[in-house]
Amino acid sequence: MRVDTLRVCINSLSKRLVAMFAFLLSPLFLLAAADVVAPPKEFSPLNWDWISILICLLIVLIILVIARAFDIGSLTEKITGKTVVSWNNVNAYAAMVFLVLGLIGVWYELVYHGKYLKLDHSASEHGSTLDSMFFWTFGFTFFVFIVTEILLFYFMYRYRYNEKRKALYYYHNNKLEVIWTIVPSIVLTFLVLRGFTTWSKITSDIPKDSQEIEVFAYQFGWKARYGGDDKMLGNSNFNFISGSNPLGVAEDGAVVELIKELEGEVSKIKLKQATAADSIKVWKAGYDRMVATGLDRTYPEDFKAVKERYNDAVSGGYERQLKKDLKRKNTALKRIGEYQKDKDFFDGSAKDDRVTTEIVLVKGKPYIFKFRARDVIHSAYMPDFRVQMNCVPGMPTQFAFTPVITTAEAREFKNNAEFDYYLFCNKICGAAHYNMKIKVTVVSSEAEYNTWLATQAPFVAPPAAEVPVAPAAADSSSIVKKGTVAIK
Ligand SMILES: [Cu+2]
Repeated sequence: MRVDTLRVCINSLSKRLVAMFAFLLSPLFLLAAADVVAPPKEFSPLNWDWISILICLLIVLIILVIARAFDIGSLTEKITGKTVVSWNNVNAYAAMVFLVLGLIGVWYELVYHGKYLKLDHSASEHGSTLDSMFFWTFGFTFFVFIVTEILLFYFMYRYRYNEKRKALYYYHNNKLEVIWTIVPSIVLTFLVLRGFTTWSKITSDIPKDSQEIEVFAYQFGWKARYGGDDKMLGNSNFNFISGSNPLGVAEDGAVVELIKELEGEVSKIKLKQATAADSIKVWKAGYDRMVATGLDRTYPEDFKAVKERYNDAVSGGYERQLKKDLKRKNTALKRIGEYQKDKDFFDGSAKDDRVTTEIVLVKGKPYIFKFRARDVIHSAYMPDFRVQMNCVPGMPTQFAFTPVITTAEAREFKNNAEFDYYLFCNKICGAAHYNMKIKVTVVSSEAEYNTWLATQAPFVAPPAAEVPVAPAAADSSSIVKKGTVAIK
């Protein structure tokens, strides 16, 4: 009895699946059809007007009526014992309708949204290889997709259940197995090998005369660093990062400055430790006074802060925090001291480095971008050059490429006098992620580049307002206060 009930349930459910499918998809197809007639400016459900909504509701109603009619049909079947609706036929035709609507949907997407797949001509040498890889991968998968979808739905239609036909028992065929193993293998090998060789060319087969540029990511911006007159980038390390040295460049003067700063903070903390008992007394007096004078009720918010500070001090939290701060500063000092002993690390090549807020490249010259990140993972993305690489704290990454179209040429080509290349962040890295970009200019001659480089001061700190400061970092107060320090 229970099995019977289950069977009836499944049976009625399968019959309703077709109606449900149509029910869910019809508004989408209707909208697609409406877009073909009058494409909206921007694809958004907010663009639906009330007529479209009414038409959708109408379609939903019609489908409900049809579903009801089918219900009546199956009731009639139960009573009379005769077949009123042949569900095998209904499903078969629904499959064909679904196939046709699906193909129309694919065509619609290609025509109206396909343009977003197409980028302007690549402005880098390797970019055209990447574009052709995208083209072939898309071409192969699109072809296979169309063929298999047509076969899938056509077979559902053609070989639907028929009382007069017996299903063929066909369990194995070596030839078929070989064909559908070897053909995809060849295609995939072709695609994967091409991708592999292209990738290794970009990341490791780097021309010897490539110029190195460091691209440094932080919340929320970019800085670039050029090796100065010696064309060599000095070393860097996150331990050296300070207000005047946002990239942590290994430069004697900057590091000595940082050590002084840290030592100053150490003595401040030590002073606080020595006078902790007095501080606690003062806080307790303040707390008692507020309670005694009734100010705790007049200014409950202020009192809350006073009480919290007092409780924290009494429970030892204040002193524990001082101890922690001291340990952190001493660790930083120790690490910096160890690096300082390494004379190869401080080889002086950082002195003439240029830290810039713009990237300038020369057309036809090979470059290698070295990426570093200060805080979280960012991703350097230059769509015009077909370049993208993650910037990971503690893990330097790189990307080699050669620009082949100057900014001026691109402006002419795009017929847009205001066009500029940009390097964006392509990893949602925090609240102001959308703001992370740095202008990239491609000039036509080395002379133009040299003129620009001459305007960039050698390793001078950027204006204080631009200095990235990690939010809520306990030890960042000194960085904020510290101004610009020029290192000679
Ligand atoms: Cu970012």
